[in-house]
Amino acid sequence: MRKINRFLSLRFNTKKVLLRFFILILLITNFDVVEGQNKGNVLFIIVDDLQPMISSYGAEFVSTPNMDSLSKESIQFNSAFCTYPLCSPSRASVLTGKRFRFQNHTNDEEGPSTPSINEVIRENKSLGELFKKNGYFTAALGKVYHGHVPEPDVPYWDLIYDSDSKKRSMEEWSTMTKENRGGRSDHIWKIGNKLKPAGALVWGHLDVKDDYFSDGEAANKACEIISSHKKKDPLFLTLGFRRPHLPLFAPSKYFDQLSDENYPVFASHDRSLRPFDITPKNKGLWNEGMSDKESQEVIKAYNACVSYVDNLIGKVIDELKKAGMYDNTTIILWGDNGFHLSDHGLFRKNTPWQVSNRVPLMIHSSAQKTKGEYNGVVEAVDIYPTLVDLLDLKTDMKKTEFDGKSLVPIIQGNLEKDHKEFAMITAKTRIGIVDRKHYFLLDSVSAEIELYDRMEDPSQLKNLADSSLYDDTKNDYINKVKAAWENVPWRFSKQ
Ligand SMILES: [Ca+2]
Repeated sequence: MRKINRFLSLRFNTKKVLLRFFILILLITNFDVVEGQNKGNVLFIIVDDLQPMISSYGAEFVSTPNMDSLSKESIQFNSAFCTYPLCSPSRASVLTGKRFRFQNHTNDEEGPSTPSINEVIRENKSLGELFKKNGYFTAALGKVYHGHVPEPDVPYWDLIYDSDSKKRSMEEWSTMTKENRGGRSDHIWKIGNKLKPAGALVWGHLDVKDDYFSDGEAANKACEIISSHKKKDPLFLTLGFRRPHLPLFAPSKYFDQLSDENYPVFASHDRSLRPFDITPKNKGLWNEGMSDKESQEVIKAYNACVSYVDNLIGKVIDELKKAGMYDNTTIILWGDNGFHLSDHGLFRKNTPWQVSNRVPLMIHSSAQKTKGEYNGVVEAVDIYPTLVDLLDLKTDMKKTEFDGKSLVPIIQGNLEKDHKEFAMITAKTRIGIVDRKHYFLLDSVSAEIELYDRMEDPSQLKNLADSSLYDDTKNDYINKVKAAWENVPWRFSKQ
């Protein structure tokens, strides 16, 4: 009997040990769902085509009191770079934590092609998936991806909200703004007609309330979620504003609050500097054919749209404060790419220069030991591992698998040390790197080189590569670029 009991007991203990072992294995290997851990909320604000046109970044002709206040309670990154200066690749990159990758080289003029967004999402874990599997309520409000949330990512969002008012209103805008509009005359004529509205270089203001546009509606939805939040599951709110992307339409009051005077045309007036060909239809046109006065009006309209978004950001942050959630919410403010406002005689983006690749980035976190600004280079792909690190999120990705590097040491007060040696940048056929001192580009087709001093020449009008004094520096950067960028089809080496 005793023997039997011992046997049963042994068997029982063995089962218990096995059970514990399996639980341990599950904990180590399977992070599919982790329920009910309130690690703090996240509000991730994405602003479309926002270059650092924010007072806290030194911009003079814009009113951004809410972003300025956020900056005072955040770490502001003064040298943050997107992975590619266009909506879709930049957002796909930040949402998966994976750097822009070249697939093949199909078109010399447009540069290397990239995988489709659905492929990217299938191959990687999006922020939506990461947070959903960590027990968060996940919401994608407004323009988060470029267009709709990609089909493979839809299951990971508890709420996807993007109103159709943008489309509904385009025809209304063109009839409502007969007096209060401007921009490229041929685009004005076509607005609401055949020209794709998102590409129209036009501005206009309407005497409407903030929530007439989809940006106002998305902000209202964010406030609604915050105010009705039951404190059980933490929130991962992504809130994407369409402005200041073209066309530059906003409620009239944001235009009225800005002065009409003194808007700079930012470019040097040395028109011998060639405009980069952004799209075939703009080829060779300085400021897309607009006069300085018309360009100034466009810059003012851009700034009015920034002020409109600033006001909406303030509204959502106020709602967090009212709900008592501000201190327990990590807030990230990020622009998906920069924007030319007549710099180099250009409007729009998708050029290789700093104004197109440098973006605003602020992070407000309860982990912050200090407030302040960080001047070393950081990249948009750093956001993903930062969130994993900051909120101790469970993931089966190893640290070495992230393309970016956690910014937590900076958030915790290490503002002096270099976060990384350089940021990687690219646009069309130009491949490059940027560090504290220089901005370097190598053309993958023509082998043309551009080297700019970031302190002395932030507008990037003097290419140091033209001087033999910099030959050693150039060679050093060529080697660094070739080592850093994998899979780039360097065409010139085969010529
Ligand atoms: Ca964009």
